[in-house]
Amino acid sequence: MTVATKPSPQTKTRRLEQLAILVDQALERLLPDATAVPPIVHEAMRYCVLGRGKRFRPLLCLGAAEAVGAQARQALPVACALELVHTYSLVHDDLPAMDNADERRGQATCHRKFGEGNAILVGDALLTLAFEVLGRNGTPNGLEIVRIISHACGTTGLIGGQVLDLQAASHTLASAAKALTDIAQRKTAALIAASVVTGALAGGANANQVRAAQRYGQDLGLAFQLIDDMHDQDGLAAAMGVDAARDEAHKLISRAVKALEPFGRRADMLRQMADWLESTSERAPTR
Ligand code: GRG
Repeated sequence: MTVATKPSPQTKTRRLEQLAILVDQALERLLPDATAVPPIVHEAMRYCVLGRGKRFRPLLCLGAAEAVGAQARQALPVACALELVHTYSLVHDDLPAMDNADERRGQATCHRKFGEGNAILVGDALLTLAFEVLGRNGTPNGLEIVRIISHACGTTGLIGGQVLDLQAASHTLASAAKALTDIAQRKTAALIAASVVTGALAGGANANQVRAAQRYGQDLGLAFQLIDDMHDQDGLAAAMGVDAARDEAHKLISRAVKALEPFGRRADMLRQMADWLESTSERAPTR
């Protein structure tokens, strides 16, 4: 008789690491060769995407496909497209006209290494490639996936969030938490929620499963930004106070995990992603 044993925490972590490697390998294959003409843009695209990213959004996408009973691999092209979109947003967010950042993913930002003009074009090229990848594959619900990712990138999502962020300097502290929550919903939670929903759709989700995926992704996405701000001691953490931000992140993560109940054990990878996020909040500064 074989006795079913629960996978150990180490086995589960190893699986996430292996899936992140699978994503890296797929990205490596789909990015144009660094020597292809014009080489500078291709070298820069590879430099930005293949840098030290956590692959949080691709892993959520693969986990959501698994939650609805598909093989995680079935969502791999969608997972890669999401990472390309995310990397585009980082490259543009770092530009002198936005955050004017010097470092990203432990290395010089794209514009510092390749020049501002090239960095603008790299962002454009990554976003365009993402949609080429989505158009290439025979994933179930392909058109709906394109619609959802486009919506998350647009003025209700990333771009709208960035526009509000550019205006945010004028907010008083009292209104800051509300305004910053709106920005976080758009800049961060929209793409994270889209990662979960499109992963579920790539796995053939039904309407109830899509709704549950959306609830999980939205709450997890907002918690992600709260915790990021706790680490940087700015944004929502500065406006609400670190302790209130930690409590709020904890509540959001608990509610996100509750939304996974209809999926049963098949959503364990998504539960593990939520646990991982919660554990990062414990390492943030206390005040
Ligand atoms: C669309 C013009 C335009 C600009 C982009 C949405 C946006 C505007 C930029 C996103 C940049 C940003 C700092 C968003 C907040 C979310 C966040 C903390 C991103 C960092 O994501 P991680 O921690 O990064 O997953 P890695 O490098 O691990 O992928």
